[in-house]
Amino acid sequence: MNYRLPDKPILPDPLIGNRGEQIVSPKQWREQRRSEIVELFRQHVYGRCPIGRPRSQSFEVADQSGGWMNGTAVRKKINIRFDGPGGTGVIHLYLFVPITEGKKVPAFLLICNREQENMDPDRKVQSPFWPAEDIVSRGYAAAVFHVQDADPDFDDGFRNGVHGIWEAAEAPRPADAWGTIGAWAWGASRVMDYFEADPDIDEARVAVVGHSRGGKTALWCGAQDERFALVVSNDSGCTGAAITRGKQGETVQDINQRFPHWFCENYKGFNGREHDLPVDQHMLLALIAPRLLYVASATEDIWADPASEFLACMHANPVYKLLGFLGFEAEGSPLPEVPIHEGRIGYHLRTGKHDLTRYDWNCFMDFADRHM
Ligand code: GTR
Repeated sequence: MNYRLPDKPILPDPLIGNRGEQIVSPKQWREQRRSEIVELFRQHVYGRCPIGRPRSQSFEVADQSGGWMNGTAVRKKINIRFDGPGGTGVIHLYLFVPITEGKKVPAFLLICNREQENMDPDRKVQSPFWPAEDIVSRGYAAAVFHVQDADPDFDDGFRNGVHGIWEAAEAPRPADAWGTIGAWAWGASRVMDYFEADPDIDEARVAVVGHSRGGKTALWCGAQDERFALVVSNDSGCTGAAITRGKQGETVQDINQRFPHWFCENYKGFNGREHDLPVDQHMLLALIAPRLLYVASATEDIWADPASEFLACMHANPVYKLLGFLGFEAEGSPLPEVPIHEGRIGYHLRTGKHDLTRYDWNCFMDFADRHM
C-alpha cells in the first residue's frame, strides 16, 4: 500500500483553551481543558446523553454455568435492565470468566456491531471477531454485548432503542441530542456498571474494544467514561480515530449522508466544512489520557484511512506528555506487522482488509499484558 502521511493539516490544539490560553499544567488539563473538549464533542459531533446510570437499572443473572472451554471458564449471561418514561430496555451481556482461585480478573469488553453469530454464547461458532477462547486462555474475561440492544442501527427518527425510552416522542430534538453512536457508548458504560458489581471482575482493569462503527463507539465511550483503563479502536476511521482534516476515503459529508442517525444534528453543519470544526479526532484520543489507548489500522482500509489514524496518535501525544507519560512517539510511517507498544498509546498496522482478526486481538492483549 502507498502509505503516505497527509500533508501537515493545521489542527486545533488540544492544549489551547477555549479562550485562547495555553494549557501548561496537568491540573489545568484535568480541571478545565478536558471538560471543555468533552463538551465540544458533545455539542458538535456525538451529541449529549440525557441520562447516565438509570436509577431503575438492575442486573439479572440469566445463566451462570461452569465447564466451558474445557473446564477453564464460567459462562455468565447477564440481563442489564432499565426503564424510563418511554418503556423498558435490556442489554444482554455474555461473559466468559477464566477460573482462578478467588482472584479478580481483568476483562475485554467487545461492542459487537456484526451479526449475532459472531458473539455466539454457545461457542458453536468461534468467530475471530470475538475469539473468546483466546481471550480466556490469556487470563482475561471475554465480554460482549450487541449494539442493537442499546439502539438498532437504522434511522427511525430515534423512536426505538434507548432514545425512545428517555426522549418524549412529541418533543423536538435538540441539535445536540445524542445519536446512535452515543447510545451505544452509553450501553458500554452500563456494562461497566455491572462489572463494578461482579466480584470476579477487576473493574480497574477493563478494556473496551470496538471495530469500525464499534471503534468510534469505544473511543467516545472511553473519552467520557474514565472507568475504562484501556480503550481499543480497530479500523474506526472517520469520526473515530482518523484525523478529519485532509482525510482520504470517507468524509464528514459521506458519513452523515449514509448514516444520518449516528451523530448529532449539529454535525451535519460541517459537511464539506471539516476545517471549521472546533475539534479534530486527535482531541478525542487525548481525552483517554493518561489511560491506555490502542489504535489499529489495516493496510487496505483506505475508506478509514490508516495514515490519518496514525497521525491522530501522534497529535494526541502532547497531552500524555503534559500529564507526565510517554504516549506515542513514532518516527515516519509505521511498518505492517510491527506494533508500536512502548508508550501508553499502542498502534499497529495489519496487512489486509477492514476487519477485526485474531492478529488484532493478540496485539491488543500483548499491549494489555505489558501495560494494564
Ligand atoms: C462503513 C462506514 C464506516 C464504518 C463501517 C463499519 O460503511 O462508512 O464509517 O463505520 O461502515 O462500521 O463497518
